[in-house]
Amino acid sequence: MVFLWSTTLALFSSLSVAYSLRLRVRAQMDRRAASLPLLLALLSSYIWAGGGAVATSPSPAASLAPPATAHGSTLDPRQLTALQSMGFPTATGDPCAVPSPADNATACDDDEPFRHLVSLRLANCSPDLDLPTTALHSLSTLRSLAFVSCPIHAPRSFPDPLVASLRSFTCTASLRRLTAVWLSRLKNLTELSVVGVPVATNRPFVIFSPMRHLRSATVSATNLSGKVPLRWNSLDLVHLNLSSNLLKGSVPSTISVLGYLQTLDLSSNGLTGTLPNTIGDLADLKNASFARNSLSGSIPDSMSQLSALVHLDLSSNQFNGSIPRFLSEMKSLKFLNLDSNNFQGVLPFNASFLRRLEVFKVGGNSNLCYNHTLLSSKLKLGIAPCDKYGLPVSPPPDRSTREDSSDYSDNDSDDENGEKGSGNSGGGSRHGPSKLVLGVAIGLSCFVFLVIFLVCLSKVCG
Ligand SMILES: *[C@@H]1O[C@H](CO)[C@@H](O)[C@H](O)[C@H]1NC(C)=O
Ligand SMILES: *[C@@H]1O[C@H](CO)[C@@H](O)[C@H](O)[C@H]1NC(C)=O
Ligand SMILES: *[C@@H]1O[C@H](CO)[C@@H](O)[C@H](O)[C@H]1NC(C)=O
Ligand SMILES: *[C@@H]1O[C@H](CO)[C@@H](O)[C@H](O)[C@H]1NC(C)=O
Ligand SMILES: *[C@@H]1O[C@H](CO)[C@@H](O)[C@H](O)[C@H]1NC(C)=O
Ligand SMILES: *[C@@H]1O[C@H](CO)[C@@H](O)[C@H](O)[C@H]1NC(C)=O
Ligand SMILES: *[C@@H]1O[C@H](CO)[C@@H](O)[C@H](O)[C@H]1NC(C)=O
Ligand SMILES: *[C@@H]1O[C@H](CO)[C@@H](O)[C@H](O)[C@H]1NC(C)=O
Ligand SMILES: CC(=O)N[C@H]1CO[C@H](CO)[C@@H](O)[C@@H]1O
Repeated sequence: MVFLWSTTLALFSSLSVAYSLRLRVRAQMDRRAASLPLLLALLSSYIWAGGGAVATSPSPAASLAPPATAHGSTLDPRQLTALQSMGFPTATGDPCAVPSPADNATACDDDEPFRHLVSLRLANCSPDLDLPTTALHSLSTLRSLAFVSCPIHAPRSFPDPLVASLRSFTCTASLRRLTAVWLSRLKNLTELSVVGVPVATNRPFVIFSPMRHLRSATVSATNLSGKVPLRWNSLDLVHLNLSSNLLKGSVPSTISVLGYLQTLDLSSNGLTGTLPNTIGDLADLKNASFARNSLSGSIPDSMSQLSALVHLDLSSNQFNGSIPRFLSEMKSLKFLNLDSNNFQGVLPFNASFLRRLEVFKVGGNSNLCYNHTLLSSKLKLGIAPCDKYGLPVSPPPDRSTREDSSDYSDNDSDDENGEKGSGNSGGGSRHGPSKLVLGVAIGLSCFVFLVIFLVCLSKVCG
């Protein structure tokens, strides 16, 4: 009789183990199944991007160009010659007639009898392409000039008439090496973008000071060293992006003279010190990133005046003090990253504010905690719950909470793509139940084996 009992129990326990294993396998299969469409999407986007890259290189676009008929006027022969001397393929047609919806390799004015280039973009050019001075001279009608993936030698300087004419200059992974003085000659620019080219200087001020009409300035991933300029002559600046450089020193309080600033990206530099209180004067600021520096101190109170702010990234610094409640009263805020700092105290946000945000990150602040009566642990905030004194609960549970959430975000690519912070709760519960079932199954089987063992023992002893 007892034997019958124990076999039934053993059978039951192995069934439950099998069931829980099946659940786990299914969860993995689900993951794989989910990753298959993702893989396909990635593959197709890769192919699509490849096609795009081919289409944007000047050669095919120009060679596909039908002969100019609509306008009756073609490109100034001097400019045509200049393009040819720069290796720009023009053999099969008029560069002005290229209908370039996506690519814009060239754009021309409507002058008679000859049209002139106003915009030129050289992409993926051959490394031994030469830019003859005479050719550049005859291109002095250009208002916009862009080099994209053209690792050629920069011309010694642009001819004066071209400098006077240029309003927009873009250099992305091109021209090998530039100097501050070389760039500073382009005085009339309203738009400057230099990305992924070393710019030799330790005084960024030199680049910008002669440019009085700048509205957008990006000098990013250029190994720019020195300090953020103290003085600005381009007071109309709307976008300033000096990210991914080697800038040192502090964020100067004089930054507030740039009263029209909407974008300020100083991320990935070596900035130190505190954020100036004058930051609150930048009334139009929408997008501010100070991420990945060594900034410290607290978030200035004046920031509460930044009512247009959409995107605030203070991650990976040493900011400390408590997180101000006013952040949750900023009506436009959609992206808030406070990750990896030294913030302390109780997180002053409620669930309805966190739901409103598209991205919220606050992990990696070991002295910060959340009030578990206001916020669910399912939010996976990456910080510990508070004890009744408003301090993070004692170390052991704290560590397990941290590990849990960092596991999740590290291995979930959705989160990297900027998925909603609170959307995590859905993901959390996705593999929550199967873990629970597994736990119960294991517990149950252990209990059953214990019973069998005890029964056997009692039989043997008896
Ligand atoms: C092409 O030019 C149009 C109008 O000037 C502009 O809106 C568009 O962004 C440009 N496209 C590219 C890829 O530069
Ligand atoms: C800037 O453009 C104006 C005309 O808009 C021209 O008179 C002036 O010479 C240019 N400045 C430089 C430095 O080339
Ligand atoms: C900046 O400097 C680093 C280290 O010297 C180098 O690896 C990197 O390629 C440089 N970046 C640019 C854009 O030249
Ligand atoms: C700044 O420039 C970098 C490099 O082009 C870019 O990745 C980043 O998105 C820019 N920042 C802003 C705020 O646009
Ligand atoms: C803000 O800048 C980041 C890059 O730093 C960019 O990804 C984001 O789209 C920008 N947001 C707005 C609202 O401009
Ligand atoms: C925050 O950091 C600043 C600068 O490092 C320091 O002077 C201050 O004492 C810190 N405050 C707190 C509350 O830790
Ligand atoms: C959440 O916080 C915001 C801002 O502090 C506040 O306006 C709102 O009333 C709060 N909502 C709830 C449900 O407490
Ligand atoms: C958490 O919130 C509850 C309800 O608002 C409040 O009574 C309690 O004091 C808070 N706890 C901490 C540590 O702030
Ligand atoms: C829990 C878990 O799956 N962690 C993995 C997250 O991803 C890293 C790198 O891909 C792995 O090393 C971890 O084991």
